[in-house]
Amino acid sequence: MVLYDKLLAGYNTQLDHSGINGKRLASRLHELSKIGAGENGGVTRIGYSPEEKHAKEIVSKWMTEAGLEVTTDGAGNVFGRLKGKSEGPIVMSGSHLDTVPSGGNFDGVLGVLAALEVAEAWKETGYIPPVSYEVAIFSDEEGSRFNAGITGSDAFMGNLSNEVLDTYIDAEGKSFDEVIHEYGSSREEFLQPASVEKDMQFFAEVHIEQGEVLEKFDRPVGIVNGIAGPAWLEVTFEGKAGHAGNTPMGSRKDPVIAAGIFVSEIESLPSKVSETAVATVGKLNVHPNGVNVIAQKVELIVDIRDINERTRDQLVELICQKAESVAEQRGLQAKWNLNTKIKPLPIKRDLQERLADVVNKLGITPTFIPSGAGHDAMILGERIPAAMIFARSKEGISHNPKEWTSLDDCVMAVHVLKQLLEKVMEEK
Ligand code: HGY
Ligand code: MN
Ligand code: MN
Repeated sequence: MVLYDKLLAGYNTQLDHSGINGKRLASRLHELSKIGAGENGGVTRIGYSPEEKHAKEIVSKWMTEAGLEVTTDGAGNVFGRLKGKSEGPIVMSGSHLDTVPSGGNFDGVLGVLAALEVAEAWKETGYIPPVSYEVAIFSDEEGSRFNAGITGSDAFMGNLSNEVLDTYIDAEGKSFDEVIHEYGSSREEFLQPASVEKDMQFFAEVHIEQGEVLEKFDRPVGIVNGIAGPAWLEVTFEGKAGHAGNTPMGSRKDPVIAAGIFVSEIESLPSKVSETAVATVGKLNVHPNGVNVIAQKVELIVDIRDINERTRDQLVELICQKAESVAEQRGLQAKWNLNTKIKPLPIKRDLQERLADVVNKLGITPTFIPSGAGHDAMILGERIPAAMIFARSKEGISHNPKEWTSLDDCVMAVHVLKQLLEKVMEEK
């Protein structure tokens, strides 16, 4: 069964009101699910890839058809502007269309389409927002292209420098300049932060929860009270390459063994700093990766997070010490580099309260949830008031083809976003 039919099966059409249209949302989720679709049902739209660009082009077309004025900045971020009554500071909502390799159909996409659905609803009901409203698509949120950062929104906020871009190399060995040139932009344009031309008062992001709290409490939407900041630590264990058959066990300096000890021993470290800290090794490369070769080196990346910056950084320190002690114990070299370090974002109390108000009025008990996942909202939120709305994830599955959010829950999240934006603009 195609995504569209799956979404509409059992959809509660009572949720279609105030201009919001579940069928339109479902058909757009379905359209985008086809871009970068793989055999196993997952989608792959790596940042700055033709697939990400294609998805942006399709949403840009929908934006234009909805009467929005579409612009793109040097980082490939896309903005659809709905003119408001006055020229005051604008409000914005959006997310990303890129995915992890073989990802799901809702991560990021729901946030972009929810923001667009609000514009469609306002158009249908003849509501003209008090200030201009922009729907945003940020590039390379997953950081899968360069294994670093939340690229598009970092560029939008002017957080990236030449020094950082010089370190960006993608999986095919392409430099940042080659990638951004192929994409149709340049380093100079990329480094022009579009946020400086926008006087913004508020940013909101709808996103799937990617966790199980809402499912546990049987609620369709939740309120994010804090966003954990990821730090990505590249670790390399350098040993001595050799012949798998002729090298006695006792005279080896095998980096695969060292990496194995390291990965198993860091599992116990997060609980030493806090209850919410986590550490994950999801990417590990063996060189030269031959079945009958004792490896020369192993490169891996540890994804380290917490909602509190101090404990997150304590955990980084513990993991670096672990790399050093394992290398010493195994008689080989270890080196490490922190290539990404994003500040956790506490969501302002008054914005959480406004969101709770909206959720209450919709007859839903407010559920406050910290986000372990990073989001574009945390980058904008460092300097612009930002809030996040979670939509329930089935079994908390995400970054996976089985990622699922019901159309009821998607549409409910759109209602919350619409009423929050109206509240923020009207209570200015
Ligand atoms: O990795 C993350 O937390 C997000 O999915 N980019
Ligand atoms: Mn996301
Ligand atoms: Mn993601």
